[in-house]
Parts: sequence; C-alpha cells; structure tokens
Amino acid sequence: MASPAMLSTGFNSPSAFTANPKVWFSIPFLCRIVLIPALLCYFNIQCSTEEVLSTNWTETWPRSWKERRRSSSQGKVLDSGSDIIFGTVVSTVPITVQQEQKTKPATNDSNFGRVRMSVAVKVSRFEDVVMAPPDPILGVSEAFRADTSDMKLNLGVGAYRTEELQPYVLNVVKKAEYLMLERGENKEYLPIEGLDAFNKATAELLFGADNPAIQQGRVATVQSLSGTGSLRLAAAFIQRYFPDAKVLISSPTWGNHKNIFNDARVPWSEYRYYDPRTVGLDFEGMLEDVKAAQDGSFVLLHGCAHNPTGIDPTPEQWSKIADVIEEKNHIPFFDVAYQGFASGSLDEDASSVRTFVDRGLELFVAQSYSKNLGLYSERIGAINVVCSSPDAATRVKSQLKRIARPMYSNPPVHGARIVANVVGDPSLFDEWKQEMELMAGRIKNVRQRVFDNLSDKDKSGKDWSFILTQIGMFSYTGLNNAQSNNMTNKWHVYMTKDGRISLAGLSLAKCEYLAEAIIDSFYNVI
Ligand code: KET
Repeated sequence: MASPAMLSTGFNSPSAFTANPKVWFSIPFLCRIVLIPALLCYFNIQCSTEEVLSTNWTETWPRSWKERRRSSSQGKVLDSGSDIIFGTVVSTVPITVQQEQKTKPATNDSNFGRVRMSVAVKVSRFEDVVMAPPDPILGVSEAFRADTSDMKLNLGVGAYRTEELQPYVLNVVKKAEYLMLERGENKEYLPIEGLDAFNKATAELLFGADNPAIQQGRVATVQSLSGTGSLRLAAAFIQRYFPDAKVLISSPTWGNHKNIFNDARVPWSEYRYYDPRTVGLDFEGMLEDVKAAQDGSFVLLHGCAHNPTGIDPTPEQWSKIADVIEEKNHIPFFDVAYQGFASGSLDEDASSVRTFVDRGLELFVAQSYSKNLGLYSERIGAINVVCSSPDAATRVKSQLKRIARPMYSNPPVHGARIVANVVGDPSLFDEWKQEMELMAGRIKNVRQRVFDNLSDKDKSGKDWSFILTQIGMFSYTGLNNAQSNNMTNKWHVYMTKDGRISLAGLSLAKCEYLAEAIIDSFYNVI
C-alpha cells in the first residue's frame, strides 16, 4: 500500500518503474542492463522505506553515527525486518543522500569518498529498553516448561496438582459453571465494584455473615483482579490517602508484595518474622519491630498459611500482635490468599482477621480465590476495608471505584459468578468444603511423606520435623540459593531460590526422589 509520504515523492508503490512500464522501456537498453545494476552495486544501497520517509529522522535518532554503523554491522538492521523495495530505493536516493550528509559527521573513515548508503538501518525506538529479569516465581514455570527431562518437577508456583500431577478443576466449579449456562447469563459489563452477589458472599465468607461489621454496613467490598489486583488497588488507595504512611512487611514475604508497593510508590520496611535458628516465628523480634515503627503505619499480615515460611502465629500470639497494633494506632492489612487451605476449615483460617475485627479496628483485607477454588486464571478476589462507620465505608468504596476505573474499568464476571454460585448454594457450599479438605489433606499427606523420607535417608540425625509444623501449600526448606540451584540444575526440581517448595505440586510417588535431591543439595552444596 502506498503511504502518504510515498505519494508525496510522486511515486505510487512499489515503484515508478514497476508501476509504469513505459518509463522503464524509455531508458536505453544498455543503460537498463548495465548501468543501473552497476550503479546499484556501487552505491551498495540498502534502504528502509520507513527510515527514509521519516520526516523527523535526525531529531528522532538519539544514537551517534558510530553506534549506527556498529549496530548495522552487528546485523541488527536487517534482522529488524526492513523491506528493500527496488523501485523505492532508486526513487528516494536524493532524499537519503541529504539525510546522510546532515547526520554524518566529518570522518577519516577508510570508506571516505565512497558513498555508502547504509540507510536500511531500522533501529528500534526500544534500543534502550533492557531485558527484565524473569519473575522469581512465575519465571520458574517458564524454565520448567523448557526442561525436557522426564524427572522434572515443578514445585515453584503455588498451584494445586492432583496425585497424577495434573491441574485440578474442582467439581463444584464445574457445577457452578453448568448453572451459569443453564441460566443463560449475559456478558454485560459489571459495575466498577463488581458483582453484588459476589461481594456479599466474599465478605460473609471472610468475616462471618453475622459479623456486626457486616450487619452495620461498615465494610467496603470491591471485587478486584484476584489477590494481586486487590492488594494493588489498596496500595493505590494508601498512596493517595496516607501519603506519609509506611507499610511494614514480614521478612521474608511473598515475592510480589514488595513489587506491588514499589509500583504504587508506597514506602515499606520489613519486620522480623522468621527465625532460622529455631526455624520458627521470631515473635519477640516481630513485636519489637512493629512497636518501633512510626504510629499509624500499615502492617501487612498473612491471614493464614504464611508464604513462604508456612509459619503462622498462634491465636494467643495474634491477640498480642493486635494489642501492639492497637496501641500504636497502626492499620492492619491482611492478605488472605489461602482461606481454607491452611487448616481445611474456612472459619478457622479466617480467625486471625476476625480477632482484629472483633476489637473494632479499621483494617484492610485482600482476598483471593486462586487457591481455595482453584480459580487461578479467573482472577477473582476482593479488597475489603472495614471502617468504623457505614458512612466512612461508603466513601472509601467510592474512592476504590475511582481508582479502579482508569486502571481496568470493571472486573471480569465469570469467576465472580462461580464464587457467588458456590457460596450462595448450600449444597455446593458443603461440597466445596469437602473438596477443600481433600486438597488440604493431600498436601498434608505429601508433607508427612517428605518428612518420613528425609528422616529415613538422612543418617546425620538432623531434625527435619520443622517440615511438619509448617502449614499450607509450601515448605520452607532452609536450602540457600546455591542449594536451590543444585535442586534445579542437577535434579530438575524447579523451586524458588529462597528454598521454598510447593508441596501442592508434588505427588506421594515423587517424595522419595525429592528427599534424595534435598539431602544431596543440603550436604554437598555450600
Ligand atoms: N498473596 C499471597 C500471600 C500469595 O501467595 C499469592 C500468590 C497472592 C497473594 C496472589 O495470588 P492471586 O493469584 O493474584 O490471587 N502466590 C502464588 C502465585 C504467585 O506468585 O502469583 C505463589 O506464591 O506461588
């Protein structure tokens, strides 16, 4: 197709010659056969139509002449897919010569005197964009896919697999989807805050339907893009309404927490959480750090099944944490990504959050249905803000909607309907609880088997019982970066570099192999 710029040079695409044979045949025979090819060889012309036709060429070119030449000789130019159109080349020679002369500095290059028009250089505007590192968690799955070994195991991402190591779609999810088909639901936009039935169901599941905060209308619930999107929405809210506040994050924590607050430009610092000496909770350290933080900070807490350590505070410890938070006028911010997955009971796993709500504290809770309903790719979750008055809740909700609108406008409906159908239907709800217990039970069995195999095989007498005290999907093995690399490079066991393995991605049959890999990495790699 002829571009407007091409037309302005007086030629239609692809060239004046091919478009008008008369012009071609009007050139004397000798000239056609000998002179034109000779001229072309001499000029060694490579031409990128786009470059040539760019009106702001010199301005838009940030690189020096030398760099251009270098990148041209490195083959970037032709790789970038420039089209060399015979007729256009000839027709645009005068333009390119002018452009070259403008941009080329005086040179004593050995080619000087020979007009070398390497104007096919189509250097991307993205030359300065550097390669991003792979994501520490999702990048592991990419590496796993590329491995051709039969032995490979993906224990990186926290995603539930069956004993056959296949992804699992819950029966209740299939039934809920069937209901949706039967009802012939439409695909209209949802309101910015999401599906009403979902928002009601999700808040009730978290706080308990009879919770006074819900009864009094003090909870602002907004459906969002799973746990991550909900955290991000809240982070944007904090950035706008609490510009001087810091978020305290446990050390260690889920790899994406820091990214989320960094991206929202919310400053954060860490509080002690994990004690490698006891392979348990550094409770005193945690309290000290939360106390030492400036008043009115946000304290990010994992509602249950702390990721990556699998170590949760006891109910008594939760109470003491709440005391300090209250004393310091901090704002608790719960991330609940594993409700039902830690203990197998939805209520038990929500008890930390409920302890804080019962005290009348204002707080944030981000929820996710990726794990407990296996809706990883549906991106279904919510941000809940418990306020001290219904009026505050209404205003907070209006601002969350205001933030969501330019970000993603409104959330997807499919996952929201699944959750609403499952939670809203007593028989599906019961079936879900059974399925969740099954999933949590399978992980517990795998955990036990890994411990048994490690204890059997490790003759050094090392105590591996910490694996049994950890809960949830993961085990924090204590393997360091180099040892984790050995697990992957030698044993084809894919895991995050902080030593975390997802037991949800392991089968009973593979536990022995995993134990051998752990023992080899632990004792033979420093
Ligand atoms: N919070 C925590 C603590 C968490 O582990 C995850 C996911 C999320 C939130 C967000 O999940 P979402 O799918 O956005 O609802 N963790 C697993 C997956 C991931 O990293 O994205 C993981 O740690 O493997």
